[in-house]
Amino acid sequence: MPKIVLITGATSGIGEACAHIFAKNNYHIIITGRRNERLIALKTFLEANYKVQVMALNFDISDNQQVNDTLLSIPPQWKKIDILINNAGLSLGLMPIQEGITQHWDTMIDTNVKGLLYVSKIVSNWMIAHKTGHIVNLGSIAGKEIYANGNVYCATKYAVEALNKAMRIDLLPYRIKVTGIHPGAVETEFSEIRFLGDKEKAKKVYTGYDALKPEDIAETIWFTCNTPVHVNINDIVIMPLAQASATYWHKIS
Ligand code: NDP
Ligand code: 8X3
Repeated sequence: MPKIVLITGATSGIGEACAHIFAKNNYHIIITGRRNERLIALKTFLEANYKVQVMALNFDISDNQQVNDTLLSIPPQWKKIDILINNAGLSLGLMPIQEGITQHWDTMIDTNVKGLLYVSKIVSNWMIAHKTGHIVNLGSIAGKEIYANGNVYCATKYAVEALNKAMRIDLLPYRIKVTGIHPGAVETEFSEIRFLGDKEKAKKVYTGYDALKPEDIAETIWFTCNTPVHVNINDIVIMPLAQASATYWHKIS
């Protein structure tokens, strides 16, 4: 039986790149996201090109009821998940705390922190039952350093950093691996969403240097999932060469 990976937020960016690399390596894949047409298109592509089985689950990760109803109803053979990639996440807005929009704060916290928890609770129990598993959490350089106006997004990624450590402790007796991946700038739809659809503003974030590509992160995740059984990679910070920290850049022009 091929191994199974569950990737949250596979409709674009890093999650989508992960789906390709795991499918290419014969994993059966569970992909999730809110944009169903993208899920269906990805499922069709992966099944046709890599001859693997793909289950597309269309739900909002920030809604505990939807997470429970969807995940708990998948067929038993799909519950033997070897790898969970907690990737779904977003940033909304980039403004000082006194001007922050509370609805944006709620969405970031509900998605990046609570959504990750809802999925992890269910899947970690399946992993415990099967006595094996690996959870990969997408943190960020924003979970290692605070930058101006990053406030609540940074707080959610500091929370992911804390949960990454907490999961490693709580799941230690069950031999479940837990890895945190903390990228700097990756060129995805991330900035377009952060800037509420302003494509020009988003494009500038990735101009004047070579940003990371989603595939760079997917390859790094693939590497962490292929260490010997006694090895766990706790944490990786991965940056574009032109970005030394959350705030130090070397851009041309
Ligand atoms: P994208 O915007 O390209 O992808 C985000 C994914 O998350 C989409 O598939 C989206 O699916 C999903 N998602 C967002 N909200 C929800 C929700 N409520 N329910 C279900 N799925 C949701 O961004 P990235 O690929 O860049 O981001 C992936 C992860 O990497 C995030 O956690 C992000 O914080 C992190 N990260 C990104 C960096 C970057 O520079 N790009 C750097 C460091 C970390 P849909 O909209 O279909 O629901
Ligand atoms: C996304 C990278 O630097 O915009 O997590 O916060 S950053």
